[in-house]
Amino acid sequence: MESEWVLSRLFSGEWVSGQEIAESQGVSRAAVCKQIKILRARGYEIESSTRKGYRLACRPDLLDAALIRSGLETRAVGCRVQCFREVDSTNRVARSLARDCPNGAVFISERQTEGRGRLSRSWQSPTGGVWMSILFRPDLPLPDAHRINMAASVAVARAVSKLYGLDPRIKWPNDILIGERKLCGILMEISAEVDRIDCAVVGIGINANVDVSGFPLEWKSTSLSQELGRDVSRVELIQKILQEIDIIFGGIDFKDLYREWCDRSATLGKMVRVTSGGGDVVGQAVELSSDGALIVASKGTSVRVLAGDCIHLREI
Ligand code: BT5
Repeated sequence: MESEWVLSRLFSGEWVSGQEIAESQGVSRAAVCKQIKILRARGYEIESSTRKGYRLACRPDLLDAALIRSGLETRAVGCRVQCFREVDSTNRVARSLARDCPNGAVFISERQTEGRGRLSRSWQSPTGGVWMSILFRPDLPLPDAHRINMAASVAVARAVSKLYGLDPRIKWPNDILIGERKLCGILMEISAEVDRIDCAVVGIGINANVDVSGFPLEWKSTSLSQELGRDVSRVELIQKILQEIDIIFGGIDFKDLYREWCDRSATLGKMVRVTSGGGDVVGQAVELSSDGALIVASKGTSVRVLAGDCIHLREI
């Protein structure tokens, strides 16, 4: 991506001379000029002045790999970013390209025509949202796969809280709520060999600048633009999430991650109805165990649910 370096020089919004950009990269001024043309064709508003050089007029909220990668200080996550205008599902794209992609590769689309939720449910993905999938090749045994889910949900919650001062909470297993409204859903798909994870695709869907008023009321959905009363920079949000995931995978102790996942829980303490392969359980969510299971106190016994759907009934 050759225009990446030009964009990174312009990112501050200050004037930068064509000569300076050319010299910093060891290329000709004509080469810089060509990259500026390419960036303008991609929608960047770049001013030019014979005396002062070039200046990025505003930071557009385009989902552009160059823009996302510029200034991204991560070790592995986001080492490769691919952006699309429209795909069926970024999870499907990530899985189909997985063989040739490194750990940490990211796939993002402006919209999805067949966004997927868990259990083959569909996920509405209009323009304005963040629909992205990250490919991981973690060195983890299969029973620890839930740690990847925990890392993703904690990273999204941290990013939303740090950037916007909101109080995002994790509804078991890994929806992100604002109040009781769903802001984000996470879908992890895994391929494994014997008992080790070969690759995991973590799909993150966030209603960023999405008008959710057309979604069915029973979904109880919200968006960042609805919560804040303004649009947000999706590029900034994506960068923050990638950075937080990178920090978590870069060496955070699992006990700390697990503790944060519990601390940020929206479910603990609530009366819940949990539906799983074993049927429905109604009771109080009393514990989250380190293997990702929800423990529900129901009719005098403790029921452990490792995977399922959860509805919050009311506070205790
Ligand atoms: C999820 O499933 O919450 C996981 C959603 C993951 C979406 C991402 S986007 C990038 C990547 N590519 C994909 O194709 N998928 C991932 P689940 O817990 O099953 O919730 C699905 C349910 O949420 C639906 O049945 C609706 O009730 C509701 N829903 C659908 N679209 C929604 C939206 N945009 N916002 C809030 N709720 C929604």
